[in-house]
Amino acid sequence: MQQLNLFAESTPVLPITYYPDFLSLEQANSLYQHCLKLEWQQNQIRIAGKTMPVPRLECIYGDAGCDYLYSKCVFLKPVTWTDNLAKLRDSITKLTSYKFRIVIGNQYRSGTDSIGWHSDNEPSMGFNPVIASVSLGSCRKFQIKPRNGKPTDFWLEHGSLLVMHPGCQSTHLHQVPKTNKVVSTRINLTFRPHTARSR
Ligand SMILES: O=C(O)CCC(=O)C(=O)O
Repeated sequence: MQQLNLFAESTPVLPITYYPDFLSLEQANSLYQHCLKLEWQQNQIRIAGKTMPVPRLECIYGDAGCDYLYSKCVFLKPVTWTDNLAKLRDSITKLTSYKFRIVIGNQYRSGTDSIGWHSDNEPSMGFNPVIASVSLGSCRKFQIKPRNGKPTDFWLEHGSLLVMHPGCQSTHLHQVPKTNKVVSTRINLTFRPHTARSR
């Protein structure tokens, strides 16, 4: 499988690996159709004292008890894995040897849906979590930068996998910015560890 290892060979050095053809076109198309039917929610977020809709739809699937709170105000309670999501989780584990207990979905309905600069460092994922991110549907720009550095741009393709390695969330920030281009739906699935005790 084609793999772009961005630890050492390119400049700037980035703690990520990109697999552009992780899924075949057929697999990616069928997974996209499955994901459109997931339990998407419009959550609300509180920023600078104001409550507003999160600028994308979200869903969460995973092991029982692996609840997830981010930005101190958005609480996500996992729905049991679907067979397709569990299969996808297992194939990422087979490729990377990393284990995952939840997957958070983001649905970007148009170019105005986005996620701003952030790192995923919620304590519920434990120390230096690995995050494995599968992209489906429209191609959107993904930017990553050292906390005080310049961004590098990627275009995350339909069926691709991006792995953010341990330490990435402490040293780097990432975002999917808004775009004025006409883009249709993109779905992103981020597989994450969780520290909840197994039941
Ligand atoms: O949509 C993406 O590619 C990134 C999603 C993301 O940054 C997140 O869920 O924390």
